[in-house]
Amino acid sequence: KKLKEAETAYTFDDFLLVPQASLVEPKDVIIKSKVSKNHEINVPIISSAMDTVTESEMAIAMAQEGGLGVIHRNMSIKDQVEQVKRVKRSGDLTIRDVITINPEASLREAHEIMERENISGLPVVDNGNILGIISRRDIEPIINSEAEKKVEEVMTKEVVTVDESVTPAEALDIAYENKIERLPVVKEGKLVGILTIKDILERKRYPNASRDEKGRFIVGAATGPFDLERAKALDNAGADIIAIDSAHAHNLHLVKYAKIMKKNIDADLIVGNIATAKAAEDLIAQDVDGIKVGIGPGSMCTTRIIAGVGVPQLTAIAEVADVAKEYDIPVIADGGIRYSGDIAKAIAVGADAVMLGNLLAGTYESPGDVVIMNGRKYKQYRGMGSLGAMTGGIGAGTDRYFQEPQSHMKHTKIVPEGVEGVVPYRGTVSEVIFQLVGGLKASMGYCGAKTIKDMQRKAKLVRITSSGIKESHPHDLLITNESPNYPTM
Ligand code: RVP
Repeated sequence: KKLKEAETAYTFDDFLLVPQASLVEPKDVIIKSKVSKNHEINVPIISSAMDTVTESEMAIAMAQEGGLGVIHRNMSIKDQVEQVKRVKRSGDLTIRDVITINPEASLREAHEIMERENISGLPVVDNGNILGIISRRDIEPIINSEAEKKVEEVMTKEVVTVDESVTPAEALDIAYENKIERLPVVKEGKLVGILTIKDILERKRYPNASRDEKGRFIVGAATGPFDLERAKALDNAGADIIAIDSAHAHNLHLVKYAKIMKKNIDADLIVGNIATAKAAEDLIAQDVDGIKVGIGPGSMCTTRIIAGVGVPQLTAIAEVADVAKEYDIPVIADGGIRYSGDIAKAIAVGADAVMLGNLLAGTYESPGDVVIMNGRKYKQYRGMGSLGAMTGGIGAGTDRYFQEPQSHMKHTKIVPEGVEGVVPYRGTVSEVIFQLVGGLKASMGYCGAKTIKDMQRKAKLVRITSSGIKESHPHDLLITNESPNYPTM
């Protein structure tokens, strides 16, 4: 009876999107989408909270491209907080921890600071008030003869400052008019930071970037199901999104605790992973800001084999999205995405964004070095439930799988649900995202969908057979020139 009642569940390869009459050109498609209640990003792609995928470098690159990175948690709270801060700092137009000097200080001291910190100018500040600015150019000609002279005797006294509310364009104009490279930023007369032309121009390179209301990059960070201390610390550090990271977020202890987490942080709370409509309902009842779907689809995941548990990903996404749509809660499809076409299918059945491990683990910006095997380049990629991740770092993988959280555990006491391996080196995040976005936009053109919401509403799918899958891939030829969006490993 149980078997007769069982439903069939499907994944990406079981369906194709049907081409439809369309007036939409891929170049006009808008793929802006919500990843949580309060955060919308321009590219609906998120990098996985895994120790071979997302640290600050990846999160910065993802935000620059218009996506989002979720910093993994296989490190101390202190280290993870530092990673979050690094992302927030790097996207901030105003450098906030400005190194300043006192007017009474000597030129020698000023020079030493400039050398040590590798900077070419220091605001001269007394009691928060900016009195002048001193640069290498002022000091270097006289450093040997007049090292003990006071900074205030040599500094430039007429300083052009800008108010905190200045826009990048205004700042640029002011800097050009006055022929200066750096502008001290003041708030109610006190120095709060410094703006440099270099940073303003740099910003123009990333018009799509994911930014908060202050112009800094948006960043996510993972916490354990019951790790409130970590969640609070990440929240204080400025994380915009905190993701409770678990292999089974329909564990009812976790569900209950999610509410406590939510009450204690300002950031949006995303919870996952789940794979059923009931789980979605139970989580939404706890007032979460986003839901992550995926039990077992991950490329390095063995949960479906070791525990025999999971739901093929396309069905899981559709089931969860159907519930979440009623409450307007964003759904992230996490795991199993191999090609841009899979992203399009995930969105077609209701996902608002996708999370990628494998496809981003091979980029320059993921943690770890490139390894060369048989003349080809690879990067390491491992499951957070693999032996390596559960015994390495702080062993954070263990509570993800409801096992004892100790990094010194003997391997024999761990039941892994993931494997360790390598993936082909794929160049920079920017190159990978360009291909994925291009594929998604092409798909939306075929389906006649101008926006993500359109795609969710309009897309039609056909069920295909294994012969259909065979026909879909290149066949009956030897590939001589690999495409960047169709690696053959
Ligand atoms: P993929 O993109 O298919 O490589 O899947 C990445 C996802 O797999 C992650 O975002 C996470 O949800 C899941 N994961 C991470 N570790 C493990 C594991 O060890 N089983 N699974």
